[in-house]
Amino acid sequence: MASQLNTEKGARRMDRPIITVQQYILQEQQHFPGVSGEFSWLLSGITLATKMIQAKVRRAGLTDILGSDAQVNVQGEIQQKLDIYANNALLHCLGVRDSVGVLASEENDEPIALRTSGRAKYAIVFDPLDGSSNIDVNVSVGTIFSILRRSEASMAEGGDPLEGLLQPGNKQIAAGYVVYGSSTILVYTTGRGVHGFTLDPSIGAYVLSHEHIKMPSKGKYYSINEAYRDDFPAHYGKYIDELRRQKYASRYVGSLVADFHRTLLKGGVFLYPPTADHPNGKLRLLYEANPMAFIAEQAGGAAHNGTTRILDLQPKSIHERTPLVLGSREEMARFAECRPT
Ligand code: AHM
Ligand code: MG
Repeated sequence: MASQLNTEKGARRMDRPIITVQQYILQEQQHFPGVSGEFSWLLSGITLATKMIQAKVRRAGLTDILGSDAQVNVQGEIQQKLDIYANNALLHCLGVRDSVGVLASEENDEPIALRTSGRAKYAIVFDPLDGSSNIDVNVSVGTIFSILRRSEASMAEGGDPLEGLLQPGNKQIAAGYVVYGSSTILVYTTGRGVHGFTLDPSIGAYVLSHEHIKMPSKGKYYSINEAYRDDFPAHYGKYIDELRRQKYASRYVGSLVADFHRTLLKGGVFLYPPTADHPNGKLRLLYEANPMAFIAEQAGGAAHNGTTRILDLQPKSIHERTPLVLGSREEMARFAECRPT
């Protein structure tokens, strides 16, 4: 009987029509008058680049792509060969899209102005390979992106193409990430919920697997690099003690994409506080904190820098860092109670 039920369930699953991310975006576009296909074309640049990146990641031990490249990026971090490959893949796949005017990457000191035409409405900021220190040891890494609408002034004849790029996260028109983990999954939001698409390697397409993701209102895990605990401002220690008293368990991968993805699906809280080495936090506002904060809020969670909602922070520079605390509604409420007033 049980096996008959299983077979029926399996058959139903197979009967379900697959919906690719491209189809889903085309459907969603109907809710954004005037975007006429350009947004799906832009997103297809991201899906193509991330498929190229995942293909390299999957074969990493077999080709000469592991290890560092002996170059140092603008953050003073050693670039891995895969960092460079991932960056080039995104720059190439997005750079040929007419609707993209500006690209800014963790791996490039300065934003790249591509074109000024009025059709080049979008700027995209991204971390091409987040958690790259984990590559050599086969731990999940990922890509994070945020899509912004460019200002009218930046698209005007003779205007500064980079004008208006430093927008608060509440102006993002879309954001997402891809985790190259036990499977490859793309998660994104355009402000109409959060949706996940798993790459089906047999057809080479991202297929809808997690529609309308909602973060549980409370989880079981806290996620923080506790080795730096002595450096954290006192209220972070107090908060962790409180979570431990409540018998929370700890999970920390050291790749934001992986730690965030678990927090999104299972609930709980992720923290990267200020430390002695990184007094303003380690994570970057524009292409790490903002996209994750947008997704967290859309899924019913929250994101904070310790004093302000992440999405309300006005960035001052492209590679600016911020402390980051994000997670489920209940854990974020407890954190607010621990914060000094
Ligand atoms: P990266 O973008 O250079 O890979 O660095 C960011 C990573 C995040 O993915 C992760 O949350 C954090 O650094 C881990 O830092 P630490 O090793 O200090 O815990
Ligand atoms: Mg990163």
